[in-house]
Amino acid sequence: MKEPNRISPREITPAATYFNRRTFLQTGILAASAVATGLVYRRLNHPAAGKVTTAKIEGLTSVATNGNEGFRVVGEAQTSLENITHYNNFYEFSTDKEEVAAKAANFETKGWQISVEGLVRKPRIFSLADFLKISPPEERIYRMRCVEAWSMVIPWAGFPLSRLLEAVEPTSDAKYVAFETLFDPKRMPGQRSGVLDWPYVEGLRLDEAMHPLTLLASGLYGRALPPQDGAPVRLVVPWKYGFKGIKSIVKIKLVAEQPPTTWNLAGPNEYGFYANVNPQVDHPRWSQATEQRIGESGRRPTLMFNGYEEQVGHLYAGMDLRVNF
Ligand SMILES: Nc1nc2c(c(=O)[nH]1)N[C@H]1C(S)=C(S)[C@@H](COP(=O)(O)O)O[C@H]1N2
Ligand SMILES: [Mo]
Repeated sequence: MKEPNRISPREITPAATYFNRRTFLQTGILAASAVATGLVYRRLNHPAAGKVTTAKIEGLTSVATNGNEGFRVVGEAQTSLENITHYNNFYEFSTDKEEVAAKAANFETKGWQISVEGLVRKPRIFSLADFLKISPPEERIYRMRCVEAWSMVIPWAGFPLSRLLEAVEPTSDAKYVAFETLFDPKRMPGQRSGVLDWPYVEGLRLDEAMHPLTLLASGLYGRALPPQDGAPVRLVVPWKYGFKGIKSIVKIKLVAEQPPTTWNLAGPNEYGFYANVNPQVDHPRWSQATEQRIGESGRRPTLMFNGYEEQVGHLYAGMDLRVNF
């Protein structure tokens, strides 16, 4: 996703280019020249990022054994850990999806705190250890769809955001939830540029935030989130385009009015507040009818609400989804 006015529009190409280049490299076609060898080395070894070595998550319960069938992606392969951790959108570190892992590698999250505030009876500052007391982490395998028409299947570790919101007791005036990413240009070099307005902000309607599919995730593939995927805690809303999944959250505020969101501010005609995955409503500059599953060739049809229509369709009954895109 590139901001419309300040970066040249070439949205769809990156996913296809990435996939083709990697196929190319893996089959060794490029490996003949010295220049190409250097490229192969860099691309396949990710020297600055290395392997994912974050801590294993203890006590992770699997939804498959919970009988929570709605949370399983049946018949679709999980995206490789390599692809999930080296094809990222995280403008605080880089606008180049393949550069984020290296740029974020040394991001320090020790002592992280998340303030939950606003229209609640019990505002509170939480540590990650406090989250463990609210809910044990669960594994949820979700289909994820980026607004740029690529997708992944990711085994998240997290817990329903509803449990955190219940703990702070929203008042009856609370209608929306606003989220904020850390603002610290020393630790997030991308924030020294004006590519987006910082800090990155996102929002959900309260009923969307309370839906059991909506997660606060702190891990993937059974390990703590690597920095590039939003360490130490991020939002996951699988029926919405990826940009709703705000990373490295420091503030969650219950509010009465619909809050501003970063991509809507950057391009109001292109990125709406709702951002529900919808193959029938195209982005002004490209079709949303199909998607490229990262790691696979060809394209597959995009599903209404990303395949979660049965679980979330009722939230939007009677709304015109072309107006509320
Ligand atoms: N703070 C912050 N959160 C963010 C972004 C970002 O640039 N900054 N990019 C969003 C977009 S567009 C997508 S598709 C997902 C990508 O998450 P992933 O890299 O873990 O796949 O993160 C979202 N969350
Ligand atoms: Mo995205």
